[in-house]
Amino acid sequence: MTIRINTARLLESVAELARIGASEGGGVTRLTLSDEDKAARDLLTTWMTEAGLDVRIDDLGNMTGVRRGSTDAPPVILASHIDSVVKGGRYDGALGVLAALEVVRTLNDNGIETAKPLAVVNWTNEEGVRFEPALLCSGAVAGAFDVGYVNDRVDRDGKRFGDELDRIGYRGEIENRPGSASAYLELHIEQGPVLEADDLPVGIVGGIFGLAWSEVTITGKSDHAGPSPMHLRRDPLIAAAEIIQGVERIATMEDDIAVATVGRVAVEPNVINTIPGKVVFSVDFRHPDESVLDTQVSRLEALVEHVCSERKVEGKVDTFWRSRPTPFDPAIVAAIRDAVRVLGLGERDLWSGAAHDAKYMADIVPSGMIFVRSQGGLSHAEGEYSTPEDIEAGANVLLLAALQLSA
Ligand code: HGY
Ligand code: MN
Ligand code: MN
Repeated sequence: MTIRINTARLLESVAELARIGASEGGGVTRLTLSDEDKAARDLLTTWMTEAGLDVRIDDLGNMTGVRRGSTDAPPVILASHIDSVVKGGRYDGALGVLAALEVVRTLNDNGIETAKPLAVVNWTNEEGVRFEPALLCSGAVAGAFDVGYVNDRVDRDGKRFGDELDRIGYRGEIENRPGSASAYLELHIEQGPVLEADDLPVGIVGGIFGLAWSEVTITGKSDHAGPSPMHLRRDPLIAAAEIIQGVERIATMEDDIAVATVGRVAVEPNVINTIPGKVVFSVDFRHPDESVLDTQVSRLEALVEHVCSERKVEGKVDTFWRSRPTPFDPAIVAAIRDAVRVLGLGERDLWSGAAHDAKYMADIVPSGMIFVRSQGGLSHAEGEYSTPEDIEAGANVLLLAALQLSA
């Protein structure tokens, strides 16, 4: 029997979820534990319940909808996230959760019972935009972060993760954590240019790049912008500008795979007629080779030390998150490849430059990912787009791989 997902229903769910936190440029801003995230979680709870799933919330707000199987073997998890970046796209994360739900809806339509249970999971705080670092709650489930560290993370308005989780009413029980599973599958948009360059709808993901997130703090002397002679200044923003130029060089001098990004910069007091006193900025390094990341962080530290001593300002580098390069499980990758072949789709193997919750799940469960082509490779931007045909192809790969792994 040929079983396929209901594409129109999946696209309608994507469109409906995208209305929550919709931004004027056609994207979404749905930061974790915000009112928008709560509304999205409430909608997902309704949809999961309507699909006959047993909905469980764990102590970090991770949501799991369990579909019973004919055995009580550990489930096959189909997961992703519904939180977004600021002015992000409607597919990043959400497509993976809704494709997982569509798999369940399709199995229900066809009266199919799998041997192993299925579990649809929405991870709290995949993006790490409001509460750094990213992958915070899949990381906690995999043992990378302890629950105290997670609850004490603070956003830029000084709000605590734990307080916000309580505020939206999504703190459940630790025993509801998704964890022991027989397999983990995550469908996600590629967010890069590879599938478009090869004109292919889906990708078979071999693993995820490693990354390092650092916060650099430069402290100088705040003073009046007028009467302060240039040679007497200790300006942290000029020092930061020189360092940020150097961050780009640290990536480009390495090879054509290394990437480095300064995404956020905070200047104090940030007014036109005062020489800044303090500057704080982020540095995001990514690479498939852990030793390259080590080198890049060391080069950043040396650069900060050199520029700060030259300019008589104080510099501090806090590398607060490292995620190791993570290969996926060959058996899971093979199940995804089988599905791609059955569907007659071209095979393209690639690694992910973006981080995903599958990284931490791969540390504890055989895991794999399916990519759906991103138009223009664009993501973390309102113009993020994947075509209905590519979404259908990806969701059918998820369906067939899930059937194979839960047999
Ligand atoms: O940073 C990342 O790669 C992911 O989008 N959180
Ligand atoms: Mn994502
Ligand atoms: Mn993202």
